[in-house]
Amino acid sequence: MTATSPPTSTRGPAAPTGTAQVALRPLGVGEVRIGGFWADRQRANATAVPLGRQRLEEAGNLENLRIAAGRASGEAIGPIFADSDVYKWLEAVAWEYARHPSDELLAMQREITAIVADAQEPDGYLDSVVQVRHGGRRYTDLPWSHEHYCAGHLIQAAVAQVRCTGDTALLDVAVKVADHLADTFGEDRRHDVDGHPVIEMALVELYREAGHARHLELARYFVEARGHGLISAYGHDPTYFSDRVPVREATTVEGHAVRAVYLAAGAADVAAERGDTALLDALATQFDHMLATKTYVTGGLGARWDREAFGDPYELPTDRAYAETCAAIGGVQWAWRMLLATGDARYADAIERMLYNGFLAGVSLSGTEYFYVNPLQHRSEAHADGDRSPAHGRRGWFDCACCPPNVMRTLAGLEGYLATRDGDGVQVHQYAPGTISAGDTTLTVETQYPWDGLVRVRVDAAPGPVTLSLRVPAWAEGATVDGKPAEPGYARVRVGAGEVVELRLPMEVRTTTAHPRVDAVRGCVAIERGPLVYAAEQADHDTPVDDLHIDLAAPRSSEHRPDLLGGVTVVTVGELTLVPYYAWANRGAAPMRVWIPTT
Ligand code: FUB
Ligand code: ZN
Repeated sequence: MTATSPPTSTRGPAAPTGTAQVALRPLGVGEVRIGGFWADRQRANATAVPLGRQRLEEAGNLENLRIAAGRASGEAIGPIFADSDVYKWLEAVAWEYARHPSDELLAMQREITAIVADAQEPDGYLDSVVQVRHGGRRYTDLPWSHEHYCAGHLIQAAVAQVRCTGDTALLDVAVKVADHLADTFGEDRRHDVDGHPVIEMALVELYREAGHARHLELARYFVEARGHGLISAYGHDPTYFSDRVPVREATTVEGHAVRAVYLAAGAADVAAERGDTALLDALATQFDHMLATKTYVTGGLGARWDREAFGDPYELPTDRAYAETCAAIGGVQWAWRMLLATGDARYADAIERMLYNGFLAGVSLSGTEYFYVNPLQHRSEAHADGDRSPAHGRRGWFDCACCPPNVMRTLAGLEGYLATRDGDGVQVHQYAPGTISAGDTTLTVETQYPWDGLVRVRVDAAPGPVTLSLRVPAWAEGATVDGKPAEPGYARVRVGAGEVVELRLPMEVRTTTAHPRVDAVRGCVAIERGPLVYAAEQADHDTPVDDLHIDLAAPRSSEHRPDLLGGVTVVTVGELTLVPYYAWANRGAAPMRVWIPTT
């Protein structure tokens, strides 16, 4: 394929097979075209993608692969999972190509793919750092070696690549990698799991793309093998690695947050493809518990800096929140798979919260700088005590650079998470202006969401009456559809070609209090408007933000300010001026707080 026209039905990041047990079917990224808020963020991201290549060059990730490929000589540098950053970036290139085909993207993709292919061993093994730094001694330290993790990201990139560009070069590499893993690990083979999940999701998606049942079986095996303390065999604490409790017996998430949510997302894929309702039910319980007790109001996941882990229930400090950007991304991936499987709007609600807040704060308005850690309070005189400290402000890259290319691939492929279809019609889960094509049904969406709550959907074409399902977020009390009250969940309307449906979501400023057990914010409120969580930032206040209070009886108002922070609606409560949390630290990493003590 050369860069001519955009693909029209590119399948998205999770595309269940025809026999999968799912309530909803995702639309392809080529079937959803958006403008507005998210398109602005995607445009900024598009400028970051070529920069990403430069960063991978500077940080040595690409050189490691060249050395493994015999194209260069030297020592491997960077973290053991350095290859994974290259693969996440390659995945971003693919989704970006689907949005805006360009010869430049295609050339970059092919050049780097060729290096990766050359680095692969004849039997399919591929991990440049192990090949170069560890003399090719494979799988000697699976809790830390990230060999399956790197393979997983490679596979995800390969699937995206074939879906978006039609190129099969990386897919050929990925199938060989997966075959090698299936020859090595499993029920009758070596009984072991990698310390960092992601291979589960990846193998299921490869099965969906290439159709080899053994890859689905290996994903099932990795999901089931976890939780039996295999990792403690290496002298490690299994909790950190989500290896203490079997996935189908767990009632919550624990340990390292990114590991936990990637594992759950992969388990949801396995459950969908195998029609395993018991596994899906267990995941639903875990998701609910995570949302109720271990999720920040921003959708951020993982309270502890210590081991980048989930805390205990209600352990949600604001200033020392970890809330890694990758964890919000994994949370979205898990929620999306649960949404496909169940059709339950609460997963789409969670995606909305995570995307607009916990995830989006991870990237600057310019699209090129990133937070690794996303606190809900930043104190004055905060001391930057490490590479990833928010006190530095957002940064272009990190020694451990998992987040930047993860943001790139998520923003580039965002259209894949917005709408679905079923036998009866189309479901719109997230609102953005643009067009949605689901087979014979095409829709045009007009909205200025998230600034305004009016969403107008026009049915441009439909084969007959179809059901249009519009999500009414749980926060949208008083919502209406065509003037009639609409309850949270999905408002379902039978429509035909030419009809227009109007959803109105109230955009009043809301005051949110936390569960009383969240000691960290007792006596405080957070301010929300629509899907956005707001924050007080020093640039808008003379009083130190650390000392601010909020008067709940004070008048509230909101005003759209096109000139501020790329165009935001500012909320005023008495003397306080609040800006969307995602936009903080774009005027310097000055003090900020989401939870504000009441007077
Ligand atoms: O281990 C790979 C990545 O590095 C994890 O997903 C992040 O949390 C960071 O530790
Ligand atoms: Zn990360």
